[in-house]
Amino acid sequence: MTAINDVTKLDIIENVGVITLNSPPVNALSANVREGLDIGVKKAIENNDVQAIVIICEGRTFIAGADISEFGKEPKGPSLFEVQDVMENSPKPIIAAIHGTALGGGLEVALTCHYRIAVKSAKCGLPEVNLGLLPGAGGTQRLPRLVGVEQALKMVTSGIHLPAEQCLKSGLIDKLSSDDLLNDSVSFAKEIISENQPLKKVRDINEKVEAAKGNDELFKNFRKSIERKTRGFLAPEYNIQCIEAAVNKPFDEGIKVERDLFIKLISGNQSAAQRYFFFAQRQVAKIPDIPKETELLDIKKVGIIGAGTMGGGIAMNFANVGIPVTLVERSQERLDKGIGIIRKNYENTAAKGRITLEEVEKRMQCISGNISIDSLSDTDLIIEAVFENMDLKKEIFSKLDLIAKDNAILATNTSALDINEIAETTKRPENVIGLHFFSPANVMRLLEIVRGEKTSKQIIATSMVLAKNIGKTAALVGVCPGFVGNRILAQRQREANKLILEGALPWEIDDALFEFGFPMGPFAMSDLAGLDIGWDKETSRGETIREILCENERFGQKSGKGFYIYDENRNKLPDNDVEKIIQEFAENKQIKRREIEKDEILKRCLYPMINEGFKILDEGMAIRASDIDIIWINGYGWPIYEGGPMFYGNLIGYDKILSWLQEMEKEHGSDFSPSPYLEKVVGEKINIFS
Ligand code: 3H9
Repeated sequence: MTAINDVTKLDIIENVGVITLNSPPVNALSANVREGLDIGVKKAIENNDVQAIVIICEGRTFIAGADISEFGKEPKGPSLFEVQDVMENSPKPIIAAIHGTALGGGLEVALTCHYRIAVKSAKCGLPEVNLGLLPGAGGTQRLPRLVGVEQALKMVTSGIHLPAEQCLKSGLIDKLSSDDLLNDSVSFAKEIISENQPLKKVRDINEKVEAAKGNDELFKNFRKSIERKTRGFLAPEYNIQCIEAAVNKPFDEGIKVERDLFIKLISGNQSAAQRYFFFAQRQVAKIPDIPKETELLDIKKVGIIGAGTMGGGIAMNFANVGIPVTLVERSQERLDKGIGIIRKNYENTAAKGRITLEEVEKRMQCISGNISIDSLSDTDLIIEAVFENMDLKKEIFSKLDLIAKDNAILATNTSALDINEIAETTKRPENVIGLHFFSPANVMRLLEIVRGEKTSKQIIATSMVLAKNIGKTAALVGVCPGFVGNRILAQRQREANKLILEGALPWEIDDALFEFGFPMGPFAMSDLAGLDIGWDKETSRGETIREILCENERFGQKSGKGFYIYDENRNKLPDNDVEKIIQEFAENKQIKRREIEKDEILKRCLYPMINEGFKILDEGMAIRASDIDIIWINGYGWPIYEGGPMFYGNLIGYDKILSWLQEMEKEHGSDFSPSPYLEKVVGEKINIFS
């Protein structure tokens, strides 16, 4: 055995040189790994005892890509292209032996090998698009040469990880290994030598790309098929242009196109935001004062109080992963209705082909119902999901205190109420926590985990891990009105409501935010949710536009009109009647209306959100700025390529935002008072992301 460097070794097994990389956690292509590969391959080529070379990795995975944390830093060591050049031009066949995931630059390394073998559980993909990038080490030119243009388009624009068996079918790998990858790859190498098989350079395989030459329709149709999903993102389109180049240009020219577009993407803000998101998404799971080794509670059974929309949606999350759930309702009728809706939801999913009918039954078997809270006495986690009424919640928690197991987690799904107050109704406030699911709870990825003053570390740690197990991204937040997400949302809503009185129309505001990248603006969102939520006919006095709309039976989409009017396909259209209602209301309030530009709409809606983010950080209600961004991206549709409110604010310049707030405060008062922490960050040039 020869140690090449601290992450690489070279063994000679019979006449095969085996280069092993070991750079935890994911063997990313850091300068060290590139250097190891470079020297390892050169040494193996020089060695007369070696007739073929295997590249294999230790640890959980094959190379998972370029080292993202090196992007934007001074380059060190050999470039990936130099290493790939040595590999592809090796006079001895090189075989990539893949386990775990071969992703991004990792798959690109494998694509410069002459052969690829993988274990059945392995997956391959080019997920650069998710980082706002494209495969920049020949991936866009080599992949379609093996798997064909359509498959390559799908892979580079979605970033999917293709399972090994499909990789074999599509030609991406040459052979499947049993579980003994090292042995199998050495045998494969010996077979290649003994059969004198050719040095297959992927760059020279042209049939599949030539088959698509002149087929402009293929690209046109593909662009159309992903148009909605990729709105606003640059990377998918640039990836497509690279595949077009692979079809229409010789390999070396295609590589130039790939290089130019890669540089454009990597130096732009979108990729910076998406790379930031990648790390933020992993950071959010780390709680500084809770040790990793905290002993977790075993959650084998879950109880949910309330089988309405929220309770039912929450139950589905557990049933989806095989955890039994008991739903508790006040009457059998409500219970049957709630469970019936869950079944319908699953059946709809099955009708779309996303799950099988057997899977529907399997999941339904995990769900049972009861009309007595006592039935939850042996559950490990109980989530209260009744409507927002403090007295009712207190009553439920004091009952739970009497019947729940000693170490059961007692959770509330409240989106607004004081969790400390709820916890105090029990003799075990350390077991009480907020699990704030977002609607629809079976679909939305975000879970705000709300830490009460007395919530124990074990309960928090267990909730964080449980969230991951049910496919949620959890962010730990503190107790304050609206927690983090809704507290920031309230700022945008308030300004949007003011703007329509000052002269902007609801659709102008919605359009500005839609163009910014949100899936919909605040007024379209209100119409979707229903304007009558929380509205009471008896007490309504026409004091807000919303009240007036409800008084006119404009409840939103469900009644065919709200801020908008809806056609039979639920397409929204601006409505003159709404314009009149707003104008009259503003006139009565003596508000002078004026033209409001898109730029002002965006500032008015977004800057107060960023200011609120600073207040939240100052009060310690979020652990870090990037957690706020994670909440807004996963729970409220903030476009990933704009990085979340805190990242976006940094791009604009916190100093500019502060000056704007100060000006606005002078003219319009305390809605715009800057957070003292924002002033400090600007004054002392503090980096809130370090
Ligand atoms: C690229 O390749 C560009 C090339 O085309 C062109 C070059 C010229 N770099 O996700 P996990 C860290 S772009 C640095 O929790 P899992 C991660 O931050 C790259 N660090 O594990 C975490 O750190 P920590 C294309 C990385 O088992 C730890 O590893 N490749 C990288 O759930 C564990 O990660 C990708 O986009 C990286 N490339 O999932 C693949 N990857 O423990 C990105 C991970 O301190 N990676 N880390 O929080 C993944 O998708 C997942 O990490 C993977 C493992 C599926 C591999």
